[in-house]
Amino acid sequence: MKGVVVKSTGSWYLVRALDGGQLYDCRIKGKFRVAGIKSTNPLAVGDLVNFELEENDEAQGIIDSIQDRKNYIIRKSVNLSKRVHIIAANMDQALLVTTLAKPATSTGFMDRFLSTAEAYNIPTIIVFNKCDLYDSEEIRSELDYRKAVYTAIGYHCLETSATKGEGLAELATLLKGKTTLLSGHSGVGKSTLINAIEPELNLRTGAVSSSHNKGQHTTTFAEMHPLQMGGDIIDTPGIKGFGLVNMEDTDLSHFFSEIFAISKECKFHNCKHINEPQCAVKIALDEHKIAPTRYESYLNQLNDQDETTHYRSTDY
Ligand SMILES: Nc1nc2c(ncn2[C@@H]2O[C@H](COP(=O)(O)OP(=O)(O)O)[C@@H](O)[C@H]2O)c(=O)[nH]1
Ligand SMILES: [Mg+2]
Ligand SMILES: [Zn+2]
Repeated sequence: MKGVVVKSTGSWYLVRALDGGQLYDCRIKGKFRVAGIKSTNPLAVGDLVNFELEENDEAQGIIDSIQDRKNYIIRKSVNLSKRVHIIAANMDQALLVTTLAKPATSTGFMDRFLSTAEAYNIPTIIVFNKCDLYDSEEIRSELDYRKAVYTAIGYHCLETSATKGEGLAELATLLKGKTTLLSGHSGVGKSTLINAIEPELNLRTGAVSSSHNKGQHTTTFAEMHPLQMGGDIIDTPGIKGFGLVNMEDTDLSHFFSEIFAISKECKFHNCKHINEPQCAVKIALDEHKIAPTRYESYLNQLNDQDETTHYRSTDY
């Protein structure tokens, strides 16, 4: 039988049959390795697997193989080993949920997520949630700035209020029929948004904790939830160390599309756009054709790349 891993809790995997949608508790038969990745987990949510039912228990199965992944995202493991943890596989898109209300998302965090998603070829939709709380002039102008910046470089942006119901119809159309990775800091309203679209799911939501205004962690394992209108949501534990593998081997500017486009006009083909002469990126920045926060994020990430040779913590 063919199925998709919808939850993984250590050695057991909850697998949904592609045909019929029934759920099975599965174990892995023997060991199998996926070429090219040293990961702490052999299977992740979203993986497509082949499995057989146990002879004595029709609710349980044994996974004997995994299909090639279309894409996947990883997190560095907590220790300094080179192993990574695969968070999810085979996504059509990511939904980056942010907010300008508490706990406010920084542009640095957004750009780090976006460059990573770009590197993994995961198209991303940006949501500004809790818009019912955007009551000051300062927040409204920050919202205008971010919408202008991210729309100009090709991201679909939308404002939502999960609690007041704003923007939900538009969000639902974007999610319909797709497998979407739900991402963003804890406390920004990811679970509340999904519940508002699909009340039956009844995902656990958490009040924003008063200390540090950071959300509490209410999700522990990545999990895939089906949507009645078609499509799936992959909910993840607050993504913290969402990072790139071997990013140091690659030119970071590739993952900042607007910087990459302009860099072709730099005098030096290996220009890093720091303070090289006749740098088209610096000129574009002076002419307000590249957003200052994007350039700043690029420099910060470049700096991180230089400082360490391996995995980066992206926890802000
Ligand atoms: N005012 C307001 N509060 C929201 C909104 N969305 C979520 N919240 C609140 O923010 C807190 C965290 O929400 P939750 O969905 O658990 O965030 P998650 O950690 O990203 O899944 C909860 O107290 C929600 O009620 C919104 O659009 N407006
Ligand atoms: Mg949540
Ligand atoms: Zn340059």
